Amino acid sequence: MEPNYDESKVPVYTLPPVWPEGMTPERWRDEFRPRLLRQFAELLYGEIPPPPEETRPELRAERAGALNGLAVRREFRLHFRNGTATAELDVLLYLPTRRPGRVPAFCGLNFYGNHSVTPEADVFPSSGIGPEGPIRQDQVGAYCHRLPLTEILTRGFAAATAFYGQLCPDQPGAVETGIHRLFPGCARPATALAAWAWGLLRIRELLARQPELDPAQIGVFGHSRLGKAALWAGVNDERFARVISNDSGEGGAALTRRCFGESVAAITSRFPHWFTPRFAEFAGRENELPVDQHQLLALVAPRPLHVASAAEDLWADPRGEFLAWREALPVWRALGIPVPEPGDELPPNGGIPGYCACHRRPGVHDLLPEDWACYLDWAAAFSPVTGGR
Ligand code: GTR
Repeated sequence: MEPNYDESKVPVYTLPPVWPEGMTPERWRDEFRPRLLRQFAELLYGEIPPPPEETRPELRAERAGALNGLAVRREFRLHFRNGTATAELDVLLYLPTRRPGRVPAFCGLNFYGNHSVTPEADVFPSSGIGPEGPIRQDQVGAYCHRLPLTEILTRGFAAATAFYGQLCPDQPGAVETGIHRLFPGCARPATALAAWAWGLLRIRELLARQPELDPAQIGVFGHSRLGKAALWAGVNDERFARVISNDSGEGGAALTRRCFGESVAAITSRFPHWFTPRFAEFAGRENELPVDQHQLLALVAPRPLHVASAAEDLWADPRGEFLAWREALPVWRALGIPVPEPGDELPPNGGIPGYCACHRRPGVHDLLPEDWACYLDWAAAFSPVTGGR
């Protein structure tokens, strides 16, 4: 079926609530929030498996004076063991050389290998399956724009990344060959998004143990399918201090019920391994889905959330991402955190800054230095507050 790009063909819909009538902060936290998490696990993402019995971090290389002196570079290999099964994840970490104290950090997965997001040719290259098949080891720095290390480090943040394909190959039918192998007794179906989110949780734990980092200031980010993974990780582990969704679109930050751009039918037929089979059942019956994505965004509360879109990325439904963000805001408000009261449209400059921020930059589907400029300003300005208790 042709994707709908016509605003006048968006069906009339009713969104399920983020803060039902009569809700209290206590009941939201203790009952409503866990129920929503369970529904999202069942209907979309699958449960994130538990931590393995053993995680052993091996420091494979450390280099002071990286990035022209701006950073200390560490390359870890996480060795996971559960029962007799093992798996590995290679994490590339840059710490700012100048540190006024314990510094904040961002972590996120990459699509094309650790070597693709750094200009430094002497990092350990990743290998495995990426979005278009096996990744190429000669692509050193080819995706540097998605992780502008100089800007991030100069602003005093650390950055950590790992190759998503090492956690779970992005191929239908191959999901059980990823980290899900470690958990044969665990709730099924196993999904790729749950495997990628699991990896983000393990990276957060590694970062929390670095003495140079502030464990209470570790944020998670992701672009596109990895933005979906970042959201799923961020709502499951509340120790992530902040959550960034960059162009995460369908099954990410965009409202499913709008049926604009990528549809349930399209995403679940091209990428059946990302979600549980339940999601596909709602193709053409989006209104009957018990959840919608504003509720997922609301699960980030009371922590800071940033949702970003690109104006030409109609496949990801930028307006649907803005509306999901706007419809999630009542939760922050109810938890006593001041957030904007946006109208029906984003302002002409495309952004609403604040503790819960939203921006839409011109251009196409990508994670760009100009997105990072917004994220860095936002992260520098807002630390998580503990609301709602
Ligand atoms: C597209 C997919 C989107 C988005 C994107 C990406 O093909 O339809 O949902 O996840 O891939 O990850 O780049």
